[in-house]
Amino acid sequence: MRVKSAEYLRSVVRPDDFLVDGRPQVAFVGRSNVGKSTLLNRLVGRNALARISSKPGRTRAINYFDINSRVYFVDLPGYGYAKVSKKERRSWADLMASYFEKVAENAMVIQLVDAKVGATELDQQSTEYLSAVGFEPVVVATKSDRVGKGKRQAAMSAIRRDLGLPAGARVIPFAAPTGDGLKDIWKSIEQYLDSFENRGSNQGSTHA
Ligand SMILES: Nc1nc2c(ncn2[C@@H]2O[C@H](COP(=O)(O)OP(=O)(O)OP(=O)(O)O)[C@@H](O)[C@H]2O)c(=O)[nH]1
Ligand SMILES: [Mg+2]
Repeated sequence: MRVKSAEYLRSVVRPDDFLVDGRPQVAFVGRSNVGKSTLLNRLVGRNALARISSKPGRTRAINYFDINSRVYFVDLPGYGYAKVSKKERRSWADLMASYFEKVAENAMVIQLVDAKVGATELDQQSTEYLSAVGFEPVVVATKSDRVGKGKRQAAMSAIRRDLGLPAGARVIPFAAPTGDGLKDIWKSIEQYLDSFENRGSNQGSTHA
């Protein structure tokens, strides 16, 4: 998909403000500082669309972006940031639960895991949670430029194993500095969009 327009829409902290209008969404999930905003920016070829920070925990709200008036990219607030109070953590969990409940089958989830750190316990819990609410995430291993080429394959396998992904599932390595992995990530987004957009017509054809 060629990105012709990418536009920041809104920043949301309450479920009442969620954007649910039948358009498909691609949600970026992952630990704070894992590289969600960076990946989003690289996918659309805009360096500063989603804010990037060296200070983890900066993205506290759900940020919506309109891509080509065809799909929303959704930058979700990261988890696992240590300097967060219990209360904040709970409100984060509530917000996430509401998001996934409301968006339901209108979203695909891209779960980001740090290639060098590997899948943490919170990452595992996150995959489990997503699966429990009906999402099978596409997993992207970020910062793969920090893992030596010879060790990359093993790092991907370890993430697949630790997240308990099915044997055939792919973990896509991504490196922001070179753009490695972008093509494959776009491919899975396109696949989702195609199946999403063909849903209605397929359903209709069974009645024809
Ligand atoms: N070397 C390397 N650095 C990266 C890569 N992706 C992100 N970073 C860096 O990691 C830091 C965090 O990136 P962000 O995109 O802000 O992470 P985030 O997941 O959006 O973080 P929060 O919004 O705090 O949840 C920044 O300093 C990025 O430049 C990558 O592929 N390679
Ligand atoms: Mg961010």
